Amino acid sequence: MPLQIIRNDITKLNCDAIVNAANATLLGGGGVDGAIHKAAGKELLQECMKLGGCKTGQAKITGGYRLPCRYVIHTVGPKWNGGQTGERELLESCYRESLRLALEHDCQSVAFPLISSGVYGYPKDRALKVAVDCITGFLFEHDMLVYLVMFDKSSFQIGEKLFADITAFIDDKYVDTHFVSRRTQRDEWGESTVFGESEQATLSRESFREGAATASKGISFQKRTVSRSLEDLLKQEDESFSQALLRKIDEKGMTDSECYKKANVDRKLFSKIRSDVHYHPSKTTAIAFAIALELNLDETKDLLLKAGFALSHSNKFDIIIEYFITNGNYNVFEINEALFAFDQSLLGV
Ligand code: AR6
Repeated sequence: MPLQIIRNDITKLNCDAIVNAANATLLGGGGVDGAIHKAAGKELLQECMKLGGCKTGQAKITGGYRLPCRYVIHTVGPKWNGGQTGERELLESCYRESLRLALEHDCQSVAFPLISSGVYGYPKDRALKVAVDCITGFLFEHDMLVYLVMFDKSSFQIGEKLFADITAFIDDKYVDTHFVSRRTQRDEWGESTVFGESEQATLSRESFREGAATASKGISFQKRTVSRSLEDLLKQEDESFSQALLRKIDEKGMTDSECYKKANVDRKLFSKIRSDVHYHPSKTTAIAFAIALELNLDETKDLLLKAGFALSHSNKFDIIIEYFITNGNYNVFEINEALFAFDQSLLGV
């Protein structure tokens, strides 16, 4: 995945360069700046002292010293001042300039903190959007592995309305499915079912909202609506995932690179899939392609089936994917934000 959003301490990352959210003096400070200087040792400060500071929106590069990375790219984010004083443009410039320096120094992997979103007060959701937009724009043109490092979970918060909508969606799908599935199971297996009464009692909306773990134990007997002709299905019966993917890319009039970039899938992985007709992708990779191709729900299920997977209502991950597909939102990064907010694995990670 060319852009990976991860939760970690940036000073621990073993990549070519890490980016520091510095101030104009470049002489250290609090937050991530303080952590980087502390971990790198005083030689970093000595090199920084020779740089003559840095303007907001600009970036300068130094060695990594005792950090596991080769370089530290220091950039100065804007202070949030209500959003009407060019903050967004300056923040975009931080990402652009840092990535330019990384490229110039042949970095293959670089990690960013969420610049300006701490001491400088840039609202975290907006800072995240700027970061994702800038990095993905860059990755359309260049090959690099970019990590966006979240330190605390609050950095990765989707809007309240979206959160509420998804919660309601999960709630409905879960409850309906589990109610039906357990009844079906009791009918099939008689009263001596694997689910005892005490377990049934936990099937409240609240418990579904709470527990991905409980959810993954559920069994879905959801029947698919068949909306395509039998003839079409039979024609495609023997097609592998790889063949189906390439066919869909052609049908959508996309180029291969448009597709894998939009899916946020690494070029090398795509080449493997393309050259191995029997390649078995992970479920998250298969879904990432379905999202990139903007497949509807039935088409997504078909593509997943080729890789041996299904979408069901028995886990939150699948329901969140379904939510985005049925709402026509095919932005893999927004989907990942939502998955993160609900403590689910991210697409392709
Ligand atoms: N790894 C990853 N992210 C981190 C880490 C870490 N070790 N520590 C903090 N963050 P901030 P700014 C996150 O305040 O807003 C300094 O004093 C943190 O949760 O470090 O650009 C400088 O000298 C937040 O989301 O940077 C400047 O004076 C993000 O990094 C000023 O702060 C950025 O928070 C710059 O403020």
